[in-house]
Amino acid sequence: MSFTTALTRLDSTQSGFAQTLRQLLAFEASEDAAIDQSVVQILQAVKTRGDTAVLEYTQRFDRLSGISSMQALEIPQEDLHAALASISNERRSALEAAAQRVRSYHEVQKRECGSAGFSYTEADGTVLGQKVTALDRVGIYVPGGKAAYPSSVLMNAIPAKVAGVREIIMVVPTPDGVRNSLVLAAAAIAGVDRVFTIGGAQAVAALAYGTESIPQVDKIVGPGNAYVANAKRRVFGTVGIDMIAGPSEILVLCDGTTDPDWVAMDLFSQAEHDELAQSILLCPDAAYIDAVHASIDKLIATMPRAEIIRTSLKDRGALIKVRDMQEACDIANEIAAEHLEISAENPQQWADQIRHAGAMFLGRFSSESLGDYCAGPNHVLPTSRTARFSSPLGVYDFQKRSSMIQVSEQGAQTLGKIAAELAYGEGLPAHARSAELRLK
Ligand code: HSO
Ligand code: ZN
Repeated sequence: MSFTTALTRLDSTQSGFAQTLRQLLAFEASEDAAIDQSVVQILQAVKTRGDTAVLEYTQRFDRLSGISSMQALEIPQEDLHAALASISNERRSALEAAAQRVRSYHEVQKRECGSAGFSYTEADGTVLGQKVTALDRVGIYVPGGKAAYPSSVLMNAIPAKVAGVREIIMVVPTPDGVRNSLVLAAAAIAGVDRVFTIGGAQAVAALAYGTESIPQVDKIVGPGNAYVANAKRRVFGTVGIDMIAGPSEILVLCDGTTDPDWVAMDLFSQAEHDELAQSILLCPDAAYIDAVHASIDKLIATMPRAEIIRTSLKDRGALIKVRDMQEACDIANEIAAEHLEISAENPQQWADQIRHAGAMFLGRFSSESLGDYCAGPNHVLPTSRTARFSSPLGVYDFQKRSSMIQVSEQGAQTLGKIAAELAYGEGLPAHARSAELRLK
């Protein structure tokens, strides 16, 4: 059989497979020295000159020379509601339905993930515990241009809102003054408090340090280009950040019983995001893999974003024949994909074997695209194998914990002796005396 779409075909039994897989997965976020240098400059300028610097960069980078004051860079709430009123009823209902489902999911997450804190009392009356509080103010970065996703506004703002964040500040660049009504409508639905039309490293700096017009936030979330990612890394510590997102990924693990057109389109769905996106199929059935490749050949020409898909599949995609589904699970754990579809007869059986994946989609009706928009769970997920150690964006990212210690008079006797002993051992006598003063 011959296929027209360029795509890496691998077999797990071939020699050097593990090495080839590693190379396929390798993704180095380019460390560009020029970007680095310019970000350092921008951060410094905004830190020292505030609004003036933000305005200058925005005029220059977003070609907003007509704008001469920071006030003009804030979109008032009325405009957000006007944007909501301006979109079609169908779009509005879809956005609202998605928002409602995302909200419900995160409300359950809040309840189930220990948001109430805990405390317990020891025999001598000492009380120990943990208190959970929401962040006061959060900044949401929304990219402009081709990656401006209203769905991402919902996914970032709603868990913050559910967590109890008091104020949500959104920044979104508007090159040449072009505003995206769907993005603004999503901000209205999600309950974003203030929106500024600024972007790039200057927006990250403004949120991290605060300026005369832009309030300083406690954490910055949301994806952005290389300048934004670099700036987020640099302001981490002054503020919290969510993660540095890489290109989208989908891994389909299929037993060979799903319509091959469905699987082909699921692979396209992430490939169409970006030339660097990664779509991989693992399947034990060689004839089925051929059928998926044939579906890809047939369907790719019908896709408006065919060129992006073609490049992504050629450079980073793969169709991989495995020995059996068990081996597919082992390889899936190695890949630790952002999205894992288990398109198989008995998906739970295989899901039980998966330890590393940003989100798992079980069964052939769970297309990844439903998760991107409206299933309910968050679509901000760990990429580039970081699912080995990190989690989807969630309510817990907008909360923090404080330890609570209330020692009883009796407890101070027992603890005081232990603490004093250790404090003398560390050569810290004030610590020791502080504990001893409370001994009877
Ligand atoms: N799949 C993307 C999210 C997204 N998809 C937004 C469509 N719109 C995250 O990997
Ligand atoms: Zn997507």
